[in-house]
Order: sequence, then structure tokens, then C-alpha cells
Amino acid sequence: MPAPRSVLLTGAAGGLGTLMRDLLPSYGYTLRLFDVMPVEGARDTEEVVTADLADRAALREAVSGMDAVIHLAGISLESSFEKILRANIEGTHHLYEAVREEGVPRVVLASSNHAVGFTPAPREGEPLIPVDTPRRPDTFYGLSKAFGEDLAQLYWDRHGVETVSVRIGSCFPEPTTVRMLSVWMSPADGARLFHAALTAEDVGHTVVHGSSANTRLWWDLSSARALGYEPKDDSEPYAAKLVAEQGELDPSNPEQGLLGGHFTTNPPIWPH
Ligand code: NAI
Ligand code: 15L
Repeated sequence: MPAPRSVLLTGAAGGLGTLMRDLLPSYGYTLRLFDVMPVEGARDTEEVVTADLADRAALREAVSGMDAVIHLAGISLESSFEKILRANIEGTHHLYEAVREEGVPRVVLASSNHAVGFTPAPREGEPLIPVDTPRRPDTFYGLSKAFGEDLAQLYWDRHGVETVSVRIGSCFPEPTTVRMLSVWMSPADGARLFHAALTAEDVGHTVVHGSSANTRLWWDLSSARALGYEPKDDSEPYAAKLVAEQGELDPSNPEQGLLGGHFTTNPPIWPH
């Protein structure tokens, strides 16, 4: 596969999309942006499509001619099953149908730690969570991410569309909780991982964990490293301040001892 250059970035108006719009062009990508919300401050090099994932014609036109898609669009927190069904489950299906119809060879799919959120965080001396850990979604949101991974597998096996499903931990400019020290992915490492996922050869459908090289890491990054991902950041410089403010995690408290954190007990609700 020739190295992809033109990439459709769905969810481009969101937090991660905005970060990636700043970082990915330095890897040589030209971005076409897709979101139901208007994208602020589009650059001359960016083409903008404002449409819903429910609009199959718009999606097909948006993926047309692209070398790859980074699929971030969707509900990124918990919501009603009906809303999750429409945006994340049907929306991701529409994306894959458009990709299949237009012959786009590669998708990088934003999965989430919440696909496996009920997995216990490893205690000291225990092995890191492997990438083939059983699915334990912590919300309808997490369930939709598990669906996305299975859909990606189906489109590889039946249609030859390659996908790297990235189970993102927490990708924000800085970690803001003690839990995030274990799952944080710096935006710069996020761009490194997306670049590796776009360019690695013969990925078929590969699931990877998306984090920086955190001292307090909970999960195994080896499938991501096998794509060529070399994380450069570590959340540890933020640890002293966060632990002083919030205390160390108590593994016997479900909110603190499970990978998905408070999503397992009191998930944040999508506001729209
Ligand atoms: P976000 O909520 O800031 O952005 C999501 C974007 O998707 C928004 O701009 C929204 O307008 C758009 N969108 C939602 N429904 C849509 C629809 N039906 N049609 C078109 N666009 C639609 O979320 P964030 O943080 O940027 O996350 C991006 C992706 O990465 C999401 O899929 C999220 O589930 C996933 N993820 C993010 C993590 C993080 O730490 N930021 C962690 C794990 C997964
Ligand atoms: C996610 O999947 C969410 O989209 C993001 O907003 C964070 O809450 C992240 O997980 C997390 O677990 O910190």
C-alpha cells in the first residue's frame, strides 16, 4: 500500500479532532474534515464537509478519493441507547459502507478503553492488560466501541478494508485525574500513533491500546509498538500535583480499581 497522504478526519470539530488538525499536517497529510458541527477556523489546506453520519450520500462523497479515514465522529460519552445506536453504531456502519463502496483501503477507528472498562486495573506486580482481554463494556457508549471493533473485523474479513482500532485511554493536553496518569495519551503521542496506524503495512484488523509510555501504565502497548509506534511522553511529571490534590487510587473502590473508572458507576452523559 502506498503511504496515505489524503485523510478524511471525521469528528474534526471535537476535542481530539482539533488537536489532530494541528499535529497531523506535519506528517505530510492533507486533511478533509467531516463533522455535524461547523469546524472553527478552517485553514486553506483543509476542505470542510458539514454533515451528519446519518447522511450516507454526504459520507460517500466525503470519503471519495481519500487514501484513508481517521474516524473520530460520534457520541464520546454515555447517552441513551437510541442516540448511541444512531450516531455510533449506525453511523460507523454508514462510514464503513461508504469506505467499501469508494474503495478506501484503510481506516483508523477511535475505539475506547470503555469497550473493556470493567477490566480490573492491574495491581502492583500483576501483568499489564493484554489487547485480547475479553470485552467488558462499561456503558452503551463502550458497547458501541466494541461493535465498532467487530464491524472493522467484518469489513477486513469480507471486504479487505484494513483497520487499526485504537482503544484510546485519555487523550487531552494534560492528565487531570490520578486515573488518567495510567491511561493518558499525550496529543503528540496520539499523532505518532495515528501516523503509525495509517502507514504500517498489512495491518488487516489490528487492535491497539492508545497511551503514552506512562510510568503507571495499565495496559500493554506491544501491538501498537509493532506498528512502529514509539511513544515519547509519560504522565509522571503530573503525578505529584494530582496525587497531592486527589490522593492515590484505592483499588477496592470500583471507580478507582477498574480500567473504565467512573464510567463503570456514574458515567458522564453526552450533553446534546
Ligand atoms: P468529542 O465529543 O469532542 O468529538 C466528537 C465529534 O463528533 C464532535 O465534534 C461531534 O460534533 C461529532 N459528531 C457526533 N455525532 C456526530 C454525527 N452523528 N455525525 C457527525 N459528527 C458527529 O470527542 P473527542 O474527545 O474528540 O473524541 C473523539 C473520538 O475518540 C470519539 O469517537 C471518542 O469516543 C473517542 N475517544 C476519545 C477519547 C479521548 O480521550 N478524547 C478516549 C477514548 C475514545
Ligand atoms: C472516553 O472514551 C471519552 O471519550 C473521553 O472523553 C474520556 O472520558 C476517556 O474515555 C477516559 O476514559 O478518560
